[in-house]
Amino acid sequence: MYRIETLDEFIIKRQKNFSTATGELTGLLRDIGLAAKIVNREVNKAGLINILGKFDKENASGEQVAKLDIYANDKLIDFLKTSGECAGLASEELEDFVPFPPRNGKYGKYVVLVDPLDGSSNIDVNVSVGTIFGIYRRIGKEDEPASLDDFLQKGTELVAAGYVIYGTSTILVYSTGNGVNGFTLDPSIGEFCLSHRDIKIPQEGPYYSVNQGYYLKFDLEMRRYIDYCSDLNLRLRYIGTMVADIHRILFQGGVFMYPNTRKYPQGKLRLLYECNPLSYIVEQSGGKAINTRLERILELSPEELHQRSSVIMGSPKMIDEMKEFVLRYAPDTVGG
Ligand code: P6P
Repeated sequence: MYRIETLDEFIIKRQKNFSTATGELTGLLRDIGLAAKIVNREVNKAGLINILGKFDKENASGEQVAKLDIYANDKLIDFLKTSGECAGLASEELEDFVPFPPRNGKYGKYVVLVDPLDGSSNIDVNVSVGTIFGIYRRIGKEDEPASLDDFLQKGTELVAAGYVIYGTSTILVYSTGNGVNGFTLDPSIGEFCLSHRDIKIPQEGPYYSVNQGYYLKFDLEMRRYIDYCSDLNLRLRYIGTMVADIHRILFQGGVFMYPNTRKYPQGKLRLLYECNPLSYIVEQSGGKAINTRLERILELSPEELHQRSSVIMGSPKMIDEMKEFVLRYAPDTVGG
């Protein structure tokens, strides 16, 4: 008889394996899991109550905000503000980061960056959406409040990252730097249960994921690589929710691309709370994540919270092939 292992049990068991672990990160991961359960409850019934639709306001990236975005953002703040382990939160939905007050005179050791509801444009049509999170140990003094420098850290400094996908089932996938594990929410007991142990991305796969509608706006080398994927009869799958497109590739192999375009010369996706956490997960599962200049995403130096980046991530063999196209058609590429 298989005994389920809940997320909480797994996190605590893993903490015991690391003598340096003091429990703060454990508590933080559990708080994120709790917030995800609350968000899941609302995502699953959004159609039944008046929480669908959009506010007539824009977020820090100039995108119209769906009501559920704000709900998810507020829930994450509520849970993390009282966790005692988190000194502040930065979010796609907020222009600036939110510093949290100290507890018992001490500020938390960590800061969290989130995209509270990735793919929110899909909410009203019942297509999968997600939550993305990244956790850094603060570089500021523990007796001082969080500062912007605590958030503007390279992806290589992440101590944990992950995502929740609200789809046909709700799955939380995370890593603390020792592999990737997935937990499926069992609504009958309200617990995330270990369902995907030690996820390893396939070396290559049958999918490529890109918004083909922008094909003519991509640089030549990206168009040539997309042509190559099509010539290989790879299957195009693109949902418009990065979490869902990456989730497929993590399990079945493939490559996800959001190259730079004339509208987004630096790329559309945000480095700190979309590209970095998902690149961390992809690399921890054995994959690769670079930008169209062939630079490793996790090594990019952030200059501001909502900084954008082009991104290509997925199966290692396919990323290496894509690099060959860039070097052949764009020889002056930085990371080549
Ligand atoms: P486009 C969702 O808004 C998002 O930030 C990612 O989740 C997704 O991959 C991308 O934007 C979709 O953008 O331009 O293809 O609609």
